[in-house]
Amino acid sequence: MKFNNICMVGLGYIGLPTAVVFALRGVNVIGLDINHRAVDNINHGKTHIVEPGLEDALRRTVAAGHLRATTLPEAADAFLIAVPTPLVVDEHIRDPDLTFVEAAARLIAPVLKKGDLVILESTSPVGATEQMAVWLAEERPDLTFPQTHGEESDIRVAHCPERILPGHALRELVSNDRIIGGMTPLCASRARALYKLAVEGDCIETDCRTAEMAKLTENSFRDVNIAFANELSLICDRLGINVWELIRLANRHPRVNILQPGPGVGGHCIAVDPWFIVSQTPEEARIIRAAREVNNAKPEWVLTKVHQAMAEHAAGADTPARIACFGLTFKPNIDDLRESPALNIAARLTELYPGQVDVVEPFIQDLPSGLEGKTRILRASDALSACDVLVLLVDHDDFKAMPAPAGKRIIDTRGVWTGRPS
Ligand code: SAJ
Repeated sequence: MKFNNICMVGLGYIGLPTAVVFALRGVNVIGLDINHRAVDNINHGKTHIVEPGLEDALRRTVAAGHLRATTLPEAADAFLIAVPTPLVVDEHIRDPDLTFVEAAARLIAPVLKKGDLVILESTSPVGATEQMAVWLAEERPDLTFPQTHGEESDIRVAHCPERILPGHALRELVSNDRIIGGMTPLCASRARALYKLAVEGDCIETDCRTAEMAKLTENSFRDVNIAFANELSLICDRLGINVWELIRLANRHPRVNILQPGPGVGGHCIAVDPWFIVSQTPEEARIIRAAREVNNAKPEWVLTKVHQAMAEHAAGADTPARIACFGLTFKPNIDDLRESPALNIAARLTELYPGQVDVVEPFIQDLPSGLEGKTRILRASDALSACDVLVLLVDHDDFKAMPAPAGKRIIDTRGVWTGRPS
């Protein structure tokens, strides 16, 4: 059966590039979002998110009539849901919040018709796709769903987690392999047929619970491995060993591939998704929880290193030291500040040392609201002459291209200046 048109529900960091990629292949895409301004912008070919190449591609697909956005649900042959699945955080518990998935399911339910396919793309705890199907069924008792009618159901339901790297969305959406988790084998093969319209990577069919767990596993794998590198950085600091050299040497072993330490783990995925596993299986997920704790503790450790440097400076100087934070974004060469440990460290420093902190961030023109009025953005050369304590937080190429600053106290969380081979 052909897909005459598809509906992308949620036009954010994942949904908008996905909508564009399908539309670029000539599929008729309706983008559905509750944000009127975003919808308006998209219909004028303007993006509200920063992603290389996206605005240009969006403009072309809108002009060609293959993509249009709306705030009201319309009939389509397939619905792809990419809405946030945040964590509810209190002192002891971090649980996934499926409110947005539920709202999206109830929003599209009235326009569903026999033969439609509904795919959950949002990163989700195990069981979320089945739960989504229950919400759909509650709204549409006139239709049948896989949980009650298996392969005979009117509506097909699947989970297909997104796995793109922000900054490379358009390329990775097409080239990455996709895991297609159907509630039944027919659900999976129908979903596979849809993704094959745009995806050049392999589309591998499985069940929806395995697909949900696969996505959580990928990000937890990375988190655990970053935690290992971060733990090594603490151990090496205590033992007087250069951790960057150590990792370079250990990685010469053919079966060792240690990741890089940093000031902590940022972004909306790797610092969040492992908690979905811990929340469902707290007794068993011991390493995954420990990794989260190690990575979450890293910014505090960086702050103690800055305090030490400030105290050492104060012991030998008449004037208070100035601090320069190099980088605010959550990873290099992008302008994305989401859950950035660098931003968090810079903000804490401006509170602890008011009036003494400058920031160098080549990817940001205006200070984010938390830093407004508390610091200023300087060029690297000005910060180098104005500041005594340099805190390297992001490994932007611009910083890597600089010679290692001399005669300053340096806290280099990324090994950009102090980790180079001698
Ligand atoms: N980081 C380190 N050391 C490293 C690698 C990363 O400290 O050696 C830090 C980064 O600086 C950053 C954080 O980890 O703060 C996360 O960055 P990332 O580049 O590892 O990943 P994200 O969050 O941009 O995207 C991840 C990707 N998942 C994996 O690589 C397994 C991406 O493929 C997923 O689609 C995305 O999460 C997502 O949406 O879940």
